[in-house]
Amino acid sequence: MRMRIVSDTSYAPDANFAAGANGKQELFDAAAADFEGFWADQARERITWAKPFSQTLDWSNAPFAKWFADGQLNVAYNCVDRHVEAGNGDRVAIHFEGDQGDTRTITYADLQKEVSKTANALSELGIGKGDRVAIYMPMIPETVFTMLACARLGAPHSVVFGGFSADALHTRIVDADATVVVTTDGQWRRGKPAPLKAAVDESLTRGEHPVKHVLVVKRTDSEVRWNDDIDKWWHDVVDRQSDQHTPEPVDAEHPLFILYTSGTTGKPKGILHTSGGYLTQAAYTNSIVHDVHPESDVYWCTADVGWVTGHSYIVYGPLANGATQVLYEGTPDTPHQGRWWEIVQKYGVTILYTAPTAIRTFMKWGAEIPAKYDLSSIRVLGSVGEPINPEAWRWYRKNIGGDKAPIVDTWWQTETGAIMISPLPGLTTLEPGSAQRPIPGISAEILDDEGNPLTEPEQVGYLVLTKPWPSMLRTIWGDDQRYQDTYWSRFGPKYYFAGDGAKYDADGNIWLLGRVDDVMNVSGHRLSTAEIESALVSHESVAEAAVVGASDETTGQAVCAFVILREGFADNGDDTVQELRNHVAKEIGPIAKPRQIMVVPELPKTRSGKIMRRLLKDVAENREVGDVTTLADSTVMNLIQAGLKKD
Ligand code: 6R9
Repeated sequence: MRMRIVSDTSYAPDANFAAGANGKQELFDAAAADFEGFWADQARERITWAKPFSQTLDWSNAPFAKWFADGQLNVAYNCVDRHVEAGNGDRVAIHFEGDQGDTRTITYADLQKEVSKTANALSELGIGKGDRVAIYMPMIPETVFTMLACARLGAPHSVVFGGFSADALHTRIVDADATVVVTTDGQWRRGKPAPLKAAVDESLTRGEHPVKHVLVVKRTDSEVRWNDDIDKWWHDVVDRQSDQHTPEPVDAEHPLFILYTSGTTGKPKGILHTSGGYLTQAAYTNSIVHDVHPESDVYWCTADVGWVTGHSYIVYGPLANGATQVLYEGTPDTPHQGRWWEIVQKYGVTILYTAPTAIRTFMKWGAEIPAKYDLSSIRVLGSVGEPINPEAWRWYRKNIGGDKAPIVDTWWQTETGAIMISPLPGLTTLEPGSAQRPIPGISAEILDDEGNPLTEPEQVGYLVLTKPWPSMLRTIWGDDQRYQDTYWSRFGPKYYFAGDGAKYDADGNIWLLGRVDDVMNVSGHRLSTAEIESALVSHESVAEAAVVGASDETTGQAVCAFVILREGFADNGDDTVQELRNHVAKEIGPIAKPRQIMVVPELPKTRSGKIMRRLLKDVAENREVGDVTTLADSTVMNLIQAGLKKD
């Protein structure tokens, strides 16, 4: 038997926490003993079915899965009405905190009324079962009402992030054939109103479109252009509706939503999720991974509802569980850099789920900012979106988690619908930087180029999922072939290809190494961008780092790094660069030493916080910089280039 060595950098679970934790070893045992039975139990325990299912998984037409197919349910009933019926109507569902400091408290009973009114309004606008609704809105309660109203009617929604352009919106409206668009006059951005409906207007001038009505919430009281034929004010249509509405049960496999995500090539992929399996896994993971106890916790997921994290972990998972949560409209530094911590203190937030990019920003701003607030209510921290480097992990635990809160580093994708690989708080000995193990009911492997499962630690391969799971995407909207080609062909039809590089450590923990397209090949060595970035950030002077592989005549690819220095560290030109190169050599090995390191003021990021390495690659390879339209701030590339020219 191999002795398991727990390094002094890992964190054993706290016994008190473990005693009350939802994530238990028994779940692993049950899933291993009877995979389908395990998921059937989860679906029966966590979901209220209008018609019980008798069949768990139908994989006969793989990779097109059916879960709980002969069952019927209504997703909105599960997220709202049943909590009211159970006597919890007075429990707060949403503590809304507006950008302007305005607040709104919405109980489950309020939510039931608001969602019912919205559903009645959408039916008046001609929306029925199966019709698609596009939602282009900021982080306000009406966005949640609309999503749930769609679910109530069996009308799949397509939420388009409010930061996307009119062109992006047009493509998505047309692809999903959405007949109604719900939007707002404007959205608050760093204390100022920014137009939103204008982009809808513009998108409808981009060519043929299926839109019959645009329903507009007044949020910023901005001037809008008005077309009497299709535009309707929310307050004119929704406010006068009855607050009674009977939810309609749909088949478990009825489409719940389409969510677009970018592919490596071609047009965005409309990822299709359905009802019963999706809701089961969203509720299950929110319970065992975030450890939500609905009677006592105040949960806050800082994602935008325009991303899958907002769908599964603001709307469907927590509301299915009857949780109380914070919904925040604004940015972390408006009106000041302590805004998030002020919110945690105000509501007594117990569970905080955010992204590494936010954590690194807070590190950059300094630990003295969160230190000014009482964060003692926090008992679980979560991370999602990219690998979290161990320094950021430790900073997060120490400065936000009171040096004791377990951190769950959750790996999953728009396509997987819910968390797949993550530690369970109270059960897992935590290893900073690693998402660790598939959760109970999920099976993953790492394959080499030829599709053989890796068995040795530290070898780099491709992450695959080896069994279907309830919240898996069912297809790409309107493109079954692309679904098969993208996810089920790289290693044959038995493996779901996630597109992420990964390795095991000696303890069998899984380390995610970034998208496969982010894995570089330098002189025949496979190097992960994430690993080198992590090494750079472990240097005391570096706040953030992005690494790309630039083509190189001799080595195939060469490592090029872009770094942001921490407050208080000056850029000493060559000395800084040399020191950082040596640091990487020391941390990973000389092969990983960047050929070039450029000190920059900002990094180009998408609106979901992912670094756009493609653009940095253009800089590293001395090319004209490509399309910047999906950047959160499209001027960042100018800043970077201006800085480099000056040097
Ligand atoms: C939920 C979400 C999916 C991609 C995924 C991977 C990266 C997400 C991660 C992580 C390492 C984690 N990713 N969580 N990488 N550790 N904990 O982010 O969905 O926007 O579709 O992105 O994000 O590369 O393949 P999505």
